[in-house]
Amino acid sequence: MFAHRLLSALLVSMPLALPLGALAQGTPPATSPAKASAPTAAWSEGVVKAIRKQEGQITIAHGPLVNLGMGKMTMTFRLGSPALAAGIQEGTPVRFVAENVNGALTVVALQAAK
Ligand SMILES: [Cu+2]
Repeated sequence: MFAHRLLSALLVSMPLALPLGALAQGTPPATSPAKASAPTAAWSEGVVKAIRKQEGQITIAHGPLVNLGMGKMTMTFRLGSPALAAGIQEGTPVRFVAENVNGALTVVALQAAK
């Protein structure tokens, strides 16, 4: 009952509340609903081209890195930890998270793609 009255009130008052510009162009786009979960890390895909654990480096032919604004390319990252590369070899298709850590593009999560 309350909801019905509220809706009626909104329907009555809305055209008056909208600026003329909005009426001419239609209703503004609804904002997308907030995600329920915590922000997820930006996983990217690629293929490992080289791993140099001693230097803490990994070269990946990667697809777009949305969080870094980077297109597809082959490049060398810092390896956040040698343990990340366990079970990963040259030629392994991977999913990974790359972040800018103190100015160095760093792989902070890495797993073999299924
Ligand atoms: Cu890149």
